[in-house]
Amino acid sequence: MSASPEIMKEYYSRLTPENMAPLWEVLHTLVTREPVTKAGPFQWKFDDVRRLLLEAGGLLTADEAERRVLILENPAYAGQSKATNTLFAGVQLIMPGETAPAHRHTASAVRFFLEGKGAITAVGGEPTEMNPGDFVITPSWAWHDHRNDGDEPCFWLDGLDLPMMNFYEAGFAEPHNDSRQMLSRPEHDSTARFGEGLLPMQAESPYGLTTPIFNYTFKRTRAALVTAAAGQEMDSHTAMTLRYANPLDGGWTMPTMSAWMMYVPKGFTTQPMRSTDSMIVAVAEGSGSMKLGDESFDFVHKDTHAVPGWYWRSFTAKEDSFIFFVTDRVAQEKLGFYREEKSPIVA
Ligand code: GTQ
Ligand code: FE2
Repeated sequence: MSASPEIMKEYYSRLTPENMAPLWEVLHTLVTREPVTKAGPFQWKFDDVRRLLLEAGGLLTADEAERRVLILENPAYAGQSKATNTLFAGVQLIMPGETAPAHRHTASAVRFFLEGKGAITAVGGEPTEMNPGDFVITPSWAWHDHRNDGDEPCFWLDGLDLPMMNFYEAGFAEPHNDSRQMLSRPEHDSTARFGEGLLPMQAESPYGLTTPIFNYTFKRTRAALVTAAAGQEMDSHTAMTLRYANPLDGGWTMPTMSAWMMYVPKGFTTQPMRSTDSMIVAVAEGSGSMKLGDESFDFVHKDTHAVPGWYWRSFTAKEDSFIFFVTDRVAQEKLGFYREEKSPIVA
């Protein structure tokens, strides 16, 4: 440096009040050689979430809470309602007979159903029953309300693009006049019209950039994975993975979040890979362990994990395992900066 530290310091002190700052002091923390995150991977055991959420069930009604959800907060983002830098995760509880009142917002949501029977979500006038392992979508700006017509507590994982939405400071929301929206279509209507390898002649999604199907049931996803696995070898890095697709264009199901299910058969270990998308990873069935960066987490059915971008990940199944992912991959792809890396295959 040509000028002395004292001179530089004095110069900097005159920049601050003028709301300017020297790029050369921060260039390499701003323009990083590779992704930098302050978050680490994290696991929430379902048993813990369940216990504390049931307690909330005795403290306030779903109506009072509007949404009775325990936010899964990454310790790196304490107080910020974030599981990863871009994704919100929470577990929602609805007790028998309760309704979570109708509203809509520009944030998109996914539901990954964890436990219980009789929970129904209504989206854009159509109801769908949610069962364990089902992947259910609430498109941006679609009216939605949830209810529990069964006789057991119902739990599901919510994944929303809220941190991404709020980063852009572009979020809107409004309540519905009625606590339950009027139903205008029978259950399974959208699956009949869009999800059976058939399409209406003038096919258009009622939800713009989001898939017209909003319940991708575990029953069908699981059967597809098991059948596909019988017919071909496991991929070294992704075992048997199928992604949830929009039947209108084959693309991802939502404009901001990608989702897929990975089947890892008993005894199989995937080779490490990493990608720039951050993820919420939940276990639909089975048990095993996942290595995320330097940490190893034993998982069982219903446990949820947050994985920041660019952490190496590898999965080992102790029992046949079905692992659900929701990530910000599609947004990064559309913006042109998604990257991934696969480790060389070790026999
Ligand atoms: O179920 O509509 O976890 O709007 C966060 C925001 C759930 C919902 C959440 C929401 C919902
Ligand atoms: Fe909502």
